[in-house]
Amino acid sequence: MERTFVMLKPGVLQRRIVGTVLSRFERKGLRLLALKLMRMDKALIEAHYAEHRGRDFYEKLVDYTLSGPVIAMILEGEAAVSRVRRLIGPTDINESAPGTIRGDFAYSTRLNIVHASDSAESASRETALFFKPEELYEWEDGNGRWF
Ligand code: FUP
Repeated sequence: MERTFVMLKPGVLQRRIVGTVLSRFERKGLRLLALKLMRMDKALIEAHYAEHRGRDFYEKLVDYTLSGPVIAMILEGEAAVSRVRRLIGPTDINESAPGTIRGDFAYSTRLNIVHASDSAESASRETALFFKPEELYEWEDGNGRWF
């Protein structure tokens, strides 16, 4: 099993589509291990987006991420990193197909609704930035018993 980190950006709360976006992950069978509503501070944003520092879109990306609360989560499942990236669709919203989260909901590339780790290494790094180990709750499916 693999784990990945996902962050719903401020626009998802503003547009009241938290449940809709979360349900895309659940209906694909991904297992929620951690979920947190939080406001990122500047230090966390700079650590999270360190690779983009100096790019022309960087300041606007930081302002957007500071503009309201976000929802951070850890999802687990087979090939979770690539499955979640496929559910989300490409960064460029002109490339994201209908049926993907960005394809269906994102209005612009900079305000592209959701972040998800692009590799297992990024998932570990981002998980450690956002969560303490005790904030993750491991659970198993019920061996054919559904409650
Ligand atoms: P992704 O991994 O798909 O979230 O994409 P990146 O890490 O490349 O980009 C992170 C964020 O930077 C995007 F969500 C939006 C912003 N961005 C732009 O605004 N313009 C760009 O050309 C690329 C990224």
